This record gives sequence, C-alpha cells and structure tokens, in this order.
Amino acid sequence: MTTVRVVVGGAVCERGRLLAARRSAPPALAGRWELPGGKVEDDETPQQALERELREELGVEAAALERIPGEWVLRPGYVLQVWTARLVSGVPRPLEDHDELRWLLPGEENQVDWLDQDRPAVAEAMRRLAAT
Ligand code: 9L3
Ligand code: MG
Repeated sequence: MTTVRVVVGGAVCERGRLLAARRSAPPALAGRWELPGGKVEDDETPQQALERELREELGVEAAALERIPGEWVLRPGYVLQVWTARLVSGVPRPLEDHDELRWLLPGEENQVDWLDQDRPAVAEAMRRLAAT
C-alpha cells in the first residue's frame, strides 16, 4: 500500500488581494513564489495543518475556508491541495521559510514566478477574487 502525503497551501485573501510568499529554501525552490503552507501531519486534518503552518510561517491566526478543487502532484508520493483562507488576527510576516511577501490583485498574479504546481490554484483563487 502506498500512502500519498498531502501538502496544503493557503490562498489567503484579504481586501481583494491574494497573498504570495517567496521561498527561501531549499536552494532548488528559493526565489520561487508559493501559497504558504506545508505538510499535513498524521494527526491533523488539512485545515488544521494549514492553520498551523500559517501560524508558524507567517505569525498569523487564519481560518481555512474552502477547498479549491483539484490536486497537483509535487513529486512522487506528494500532492498539493489548496484551501482558501482568511486572516483572523495578525499581520503576515515572513518568519520561516520565506523572505518576502506580496499582496497581489487579480491581474497581477504573473508579476511573480510561482511554483509550477501552485499556478492552477492561484488562477482559480484570482478568478474568485475578481468575481467578488
Ligand atoms: N510546495 C509547493 N507549493 C506550496 C507548498 C506550501 C509547498 N504551495 C512544495 C514545496 C516542498 C513541499 O511542497 O517541496 C513541502 O513544502 P514545505 O513543507 O517545505 O512548505
Ligand atoms: Mg512551508
């Protein structure tokens, strides 16, 4: 039996903008932009993992809202799932694993070099933002 590990990313939206985070590690991914998040631990739901990762990486309390449909293979045995999220308290800061943050409006998503696997969910999150 093979277990697929889930990595969860957060499409954090506030005031019509999407949060993009630039990775500082590992070297192969440094400089690329992503939806912040990380691996789901065995005792967590994806939503709990996302809320924990956003606390650790950005220093904020956030609430996972809705899954963006789809699942993207990161490497064999690892898939990315994405939830929209809203900030509950705090201002995001790049505390861990990132060295820059940007808030992007719909239409600005191509201003940063997203990790390939994040692009479909970023596009969907921007469609939703543009429609609200
Ligand atoms: N990853 C890709 N897109 C994302 C996230 C949060 C993560 N939005 C990839 C990068 C790493 C792996 O998943 O190879 C694990 O992520 P992390 O735990 O290093 O954040
Ligand atoms: Mg991470």
